[in-house]
Amino acid sequence: MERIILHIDMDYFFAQIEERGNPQFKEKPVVVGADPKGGKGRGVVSTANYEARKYGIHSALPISRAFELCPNAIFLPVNLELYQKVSEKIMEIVKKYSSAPEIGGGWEIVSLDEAYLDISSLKSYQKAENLAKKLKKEVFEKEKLTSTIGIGPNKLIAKMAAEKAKPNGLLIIKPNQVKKFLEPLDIEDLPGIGPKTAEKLRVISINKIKELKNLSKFKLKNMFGVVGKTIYERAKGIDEEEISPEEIIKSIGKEHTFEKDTRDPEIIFGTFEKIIKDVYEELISNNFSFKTITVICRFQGFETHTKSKTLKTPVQNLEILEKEAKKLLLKFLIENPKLIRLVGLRISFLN
Ligand code: TTP
Ligand code: MG
Repeated sequence: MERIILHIDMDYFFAQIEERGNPQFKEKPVVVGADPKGGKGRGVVSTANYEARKYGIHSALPISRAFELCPNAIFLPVNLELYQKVSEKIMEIVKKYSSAPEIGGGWEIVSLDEAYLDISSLKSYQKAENLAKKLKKEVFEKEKLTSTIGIGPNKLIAKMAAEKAKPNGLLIIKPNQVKKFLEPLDIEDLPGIGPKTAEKLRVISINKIKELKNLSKFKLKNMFGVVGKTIYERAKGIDEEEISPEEIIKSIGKEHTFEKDTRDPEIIFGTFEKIIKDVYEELISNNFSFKTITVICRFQGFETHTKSKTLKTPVQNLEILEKEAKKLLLKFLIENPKLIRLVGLRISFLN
């Protein structure tokens, strides 16, 4: 059966929730993230509303840079507990749609503000559109928050459609429109192509997906290894990934930015041990097993690297976690003499 996949993503989620609770913020730039400390803050932006984005502020930007770009913005701390509560209510609505008798397909929560619905059984893009409008309306009426929906023949196209339609949009890409939709897009619009991959492609004059799709699978494999095959398929709009059931937690992670860049092993490992304990606690409370351990290290100047270790089988063991995570962190310290700004740990069931 031909698939029809719906992707819903809330608009500027954390900042929109803050706006909702504080009508006086409306039409002002709002930045949610670390404390800017008058420009000396060391964390990053979680998200910003569209007013603040006009100044060039976006997720993951150093908060000090955001302060430079717009010192008059309203800077707010991350109130994760509140956002989680709102997220649960939204996901309840999404879930209700997935279990309606005429749908009955799978659904998948990707993050606090993002979910997929398999609506293949509707068998019609017209019906899919009606459903999307209803879902958007219900989320807005119940939660007073806007969202964007993308619909397509697979997860990749649904997500990319939502990305293009933001904010408060709805975009439907039918199978015969996929080619026309993808070709004019920039290579970095393709999920999986980050700035580093893009740079390697741009030096050989590949800037648009139209150009990318002309490269052979062989060439892409040569350039990027196994990821090359995925890029080859995605450039053609091919994506076979299934909607995975809602309950599966995919990863648990935590990170810490030091007050000052440091090489002090006591500070670095002391902090890292606390992170390991916190991650492990969350692991146990969710009865989660992990297979892959990833350590994140950000050096002075914001240069960020990750190192991973994948175990043969999933485990739930603190000793293994401690041993492997510390080994990875130690590798960073040996290889790179720069001062360290941030350390983080993520464990995941799959890769
Ligand atoms: P996104 O859906 O990526 O971003 P957004 O909802 O703020 O904006 P939009 O979808 O309209 O482009 O992420 C959802 C939330 O996750 C976001 O509100 C804040 C959080 N987040 C971070 O804390 N750090 C990040 O780097 C990103 C990308 C998101
Ligand atoms: Mg969002």
